[in-house]
Amino acid sequence: MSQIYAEKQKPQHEVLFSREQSNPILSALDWPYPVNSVFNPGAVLLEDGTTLLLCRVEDRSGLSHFCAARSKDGISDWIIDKKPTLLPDPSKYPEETWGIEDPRITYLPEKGEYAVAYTSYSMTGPAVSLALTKDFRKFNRVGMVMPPLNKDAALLSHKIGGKWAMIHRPTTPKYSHIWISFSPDLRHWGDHQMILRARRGPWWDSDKVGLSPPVIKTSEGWLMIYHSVRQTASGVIYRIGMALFDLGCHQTCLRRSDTWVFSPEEDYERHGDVGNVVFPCGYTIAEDGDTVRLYYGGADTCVAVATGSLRRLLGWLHDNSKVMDQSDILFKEVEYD
Ligand code: BMA
Repeated sequence: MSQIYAEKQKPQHEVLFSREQSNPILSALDWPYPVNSVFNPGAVLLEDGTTLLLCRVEDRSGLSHFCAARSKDGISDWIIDKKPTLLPDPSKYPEETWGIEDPRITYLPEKGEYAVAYTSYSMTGPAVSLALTKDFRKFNRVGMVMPPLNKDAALLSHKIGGKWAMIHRPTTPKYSHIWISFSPDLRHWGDHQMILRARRGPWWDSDKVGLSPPVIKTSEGWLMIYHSVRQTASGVIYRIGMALFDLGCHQTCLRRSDTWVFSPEEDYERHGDVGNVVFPCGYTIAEDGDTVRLYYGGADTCVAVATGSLRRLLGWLHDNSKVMDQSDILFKEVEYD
């Protein structure tokens, strides 16, 4: 690389998420049994300070299951379950015939349990399923809660107006948008509303958008970190953007980032089974209430982590987004042209 080009590589934009130097922090080589790839983990900080990643593990047949990895510092010395932690169970749940993928974890204080929303890969396409666990060893499945084609789902931690809320991403013709739905019992879902749409045209979030990790409650609103898909002549690029939703009314998008905030740059993000993909499904927030670690899959092959500050993310969003006009996001027939 020439000197001039190397210097031009220095970012001119504000870097909101700093990659860990030891990235990727987990890969197939670390696994206690033979697997193809390890990526897109859900994340949670347990009460004793341990970071638990529920990793999507693709076996050597191409189907995925989940395996838990625990670490005291959230970066190194991972203790990985010796065997799969949660396997697909197609005999009871036929929607899991082609595996389970991309877990997102939300702690539900009211139930004293973690809810894991995940993609169940049915023979008619991806659906959304839900399981509850207290310890990431025993899981109670709720079952399929959104039929195909749907994915990228996570629960909100508290009920709203007496109902559970789930953000998810139905696949619709051409463009796919983010929706929210409500349930009295975690099993039956309704009151569906679209809350963030793909922007179309040449935008970085033009073709599909989907929730990445569960939304983060902040003093300014619910912070959504979402992934975007842009189709290019040489394939798709998965990037990360942000949006802020009203604390009292989760359907109301207050702000949405003009640009992406994280994009495939490093070799382990550019090259792998599916290149040019960064795909976070989980985060942890440190005791200071500000330091956020985003755990993500790199190129559908490995697990990496990047660190940011919630305060800076919100400040940046304030300066680099437009205040949303509600007519921009409300459901309109014309969006499906
Ligand atoms: C999405 C999901 C993710 C995957 C990404 C890129 O649709 O299936 O699991 O990381 O595609 O392949």
